[in-house]
Amino acid sequence: MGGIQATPPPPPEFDRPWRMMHWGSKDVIEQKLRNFRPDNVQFVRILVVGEVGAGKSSFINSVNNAFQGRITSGALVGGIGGTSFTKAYKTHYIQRKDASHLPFVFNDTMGLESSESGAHVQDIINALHGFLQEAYRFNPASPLSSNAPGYRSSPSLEDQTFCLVNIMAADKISLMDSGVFRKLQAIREAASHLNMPQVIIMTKVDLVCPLVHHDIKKIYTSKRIKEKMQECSNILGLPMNYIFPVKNYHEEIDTEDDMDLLILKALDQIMHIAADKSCTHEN
Ligand SMILES: Nc1nc2c(ncn2[C@@H]2O[C@H](COP(=O)(O)OP(=O)(O)OP(=O)(O)O)[C@@H](O)[C@H]2O)c(=O)[nH]1
Ligand SMILES: [Mg+2]
Repeated sequence: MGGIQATPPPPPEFDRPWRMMHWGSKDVIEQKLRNFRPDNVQFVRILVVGEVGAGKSSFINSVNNAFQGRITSGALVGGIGGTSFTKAYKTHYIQRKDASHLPFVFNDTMGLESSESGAHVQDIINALHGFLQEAYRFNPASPLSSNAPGYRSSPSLEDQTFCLVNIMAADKISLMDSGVFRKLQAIREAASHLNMPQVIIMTKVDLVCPLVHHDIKKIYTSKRIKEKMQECSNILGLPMNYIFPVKNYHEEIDTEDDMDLLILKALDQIMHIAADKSCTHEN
């Protein structure tokens, strides 16, 4: 009697989604992307960067899975912890059914780390400019110098990055080390200096929200996901409409339309942003 009444915890969900998703429209968005034609280039190049283990390679595979309708592993994925599993700069193409390629490509990079290990910031900046040749092996100790083999001194428009995709794992945002943060900031500043569009893909949403873990369609009603996106926004200083939460394929053996839709929708936004850029990009 007369004890302190605990206030019930606030509900974990908004009454209605704060961002509209037309679940069930995977085919429409897929077709739209398949019909996309960039103006001045054969391929729009998307550079994928982020902390070690954030899900960069998994994201590239997830995009490919969504188009192929099956689980693929073009980009090798590592375990959790340790140093970066991806060691080389590699372009990933997405095949059409006739074996030609879709007009966007992804460049995977070595993960960033707080210490001296991991990709060197200057090498990521080299990649933005298109200075890194295919298969360049990242060297944490020293970035590629302009007179070394493997350095492309006059990159074509197509060699250059059109959009920088920062991958941030939802479960690690609040734990981000200041060293990694400084590296991300330096890359972001270099990209801004080049007037390059930038977005954040927030991965591992299943690890921070049980609602979303059970039903990916709750992604935009989950308060936790919105909070995590706001943290991403604060860290990199990008507005919310440049942040896309996704769950990457990591344990599934078949593709799922709802996961695909979220991934393809993010790609569609990236293509809009990058295509605007391809019209204004200077050689
Ligand atoms: N639960 C969950 N796990 C994920 C997700 N995305 C990636 N993973 C797992 O996270 C681990 C690291 O994924 P990678 O794709 O290798 O990450 P990366 O950023 O390429 O890592 P490095 O190349 O080592 O820098 C793997 O065990 C993946 O299966 C996701 O959305 N949800
Ligand atoms: Mg990787």
